[in-house]
Amino acid sequence: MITTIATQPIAGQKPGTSGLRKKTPVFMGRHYLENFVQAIFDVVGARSENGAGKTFVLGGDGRYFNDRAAQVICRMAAANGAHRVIVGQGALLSTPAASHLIRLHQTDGGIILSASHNPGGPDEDFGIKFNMPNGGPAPEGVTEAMYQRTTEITDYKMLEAQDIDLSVIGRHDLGGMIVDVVDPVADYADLMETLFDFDALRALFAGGFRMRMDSMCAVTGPYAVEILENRLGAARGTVTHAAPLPDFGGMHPDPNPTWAHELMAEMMGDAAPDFGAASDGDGDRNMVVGRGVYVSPSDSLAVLAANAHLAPGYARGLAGVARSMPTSAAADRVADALGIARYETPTGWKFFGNLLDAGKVTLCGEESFGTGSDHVREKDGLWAILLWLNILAVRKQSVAEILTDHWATYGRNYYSRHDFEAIASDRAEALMAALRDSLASLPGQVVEGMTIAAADDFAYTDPVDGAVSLKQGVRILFAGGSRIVLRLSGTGTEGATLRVYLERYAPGPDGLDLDPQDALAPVIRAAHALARLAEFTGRTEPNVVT
Ligand code: VG1
Ligand code: CO
Repeated sequence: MITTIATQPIAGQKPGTSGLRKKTPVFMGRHYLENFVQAIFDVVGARSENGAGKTFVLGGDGRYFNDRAAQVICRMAAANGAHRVIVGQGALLSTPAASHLIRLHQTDGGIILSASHNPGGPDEDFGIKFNMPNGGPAPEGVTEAMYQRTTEITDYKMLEAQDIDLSVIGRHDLGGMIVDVVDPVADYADLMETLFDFDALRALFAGGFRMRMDSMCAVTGPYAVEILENRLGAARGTVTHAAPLPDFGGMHPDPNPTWAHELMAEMMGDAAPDFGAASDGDGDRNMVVGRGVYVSPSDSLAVLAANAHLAPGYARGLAGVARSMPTSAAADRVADALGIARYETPTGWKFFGNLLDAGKVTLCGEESFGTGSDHVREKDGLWAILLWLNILAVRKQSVAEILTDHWATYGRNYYSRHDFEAIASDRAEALMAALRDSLASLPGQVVEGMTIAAADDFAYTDPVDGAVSLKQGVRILFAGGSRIVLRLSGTGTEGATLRVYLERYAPGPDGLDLDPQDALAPVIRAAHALARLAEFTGRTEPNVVT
């Protein structure tokens, strides 16, 4: 039986950079999840115009409440008239695997349950995002419509039914709607086999190459074990923290040197393997580490762009490269050398979708450890790790050698991001407002011996559909290529997080092997002075440095 349940709007159900993210108890509150799911169905429709039920993909990163939320969403999909839901076994799907399934089965979209890198658990974070029929995150116009809907909702539809057994692969009936429980890994692993030279990778591991993959108790464990250990023959135990846990085993599945410190310690130690990698909660981001050398995500994108043609899936070359605005310009130098198009988008993967759909770019990346290509419409952690492995297998060099060679060719964009987390929201807003007010007066000023060439608040016009996104972050550009970017995070759930992005270009041949924090010291001091960081936030040091 389908019931219509009376409800009322709940304030603040506004999706951020990557869907709606809140504390888990908030999501578990009365009507909270249901209101938002109904808003999704009201906006995208569970039936098409001719009345036929639609098909959706559903899965999540396995965090606490993932399983319960999946049951609720199945019942609501059935009540709203959907034809079929394709769910990963155990309600698990990595974000890139969900994107792939949407495309593979040409569904009408998908719902992904994740708060990505935010910790999981009863008192931590939960999240939900909708992906479009192209497999990519809903664009701003759609998420805004969903938000609008949450402000006026008066009821939602629910099928009264028992839970379905999502632990068993196969077809189930839910009030007339089909629920197909599928292997979350197999199709994704098959896709990877079409892009990379698995024979060469098997030979690499058979030849004694050793790697460590830290899945941080989040969703990539089963994917990494199947691909790296089962299909490619990496030693058993190559993947650590491989079982997805509801609280991620207390880990903070953000693949950066701060949170993946276990991996970093191993890679910087005497017994370091050849290659190390980590991924985030929902599997769309990656950190890559060589023996004794950390690869900054901006450099990773540039190295992948310069070498992608070495993997079979990209042998024909790249159409173009896109990076988010705060990401360093290292990839631009590669694009220019290759004579291919390059694009600069606001933060968040949703801005890459149109460029990928239009065939304007093949690779995309963000400084926040996200890289991906046109094989799906999300960033993809394991994909990036496999592309690195494919490049290592062909070039037969170490990660350190490849980086050194890259900088010698293109120069080095020293880069770092300093995060100031859990600042009082009003102080963070005040800091940004003061900075925005000062923009017009900045050009020509000399700070730390560097002349400010330009300053603006980044605005983006989508080259495909013309959509305009304003206020995407303050940029301060210095003569000579150094740069400071400041923006507030759109994924946090506690106070505000101020992200300060710092960049300095060294053309070489000298000065390519400095410690990034040393190389950036004047830029860092300039950022603190220009944003009056201590005055507004009371902080003089960031709490996460990547
Ligand atoms: C952060 C990153 C951004 C990324 C987003 C979602 O957003 O900076 O580059 O796309 O997380 O990633 P923000 O607004 O907090 O800076 V995911 O994988 O962790 O959902
Ligand atoms: Co993620």
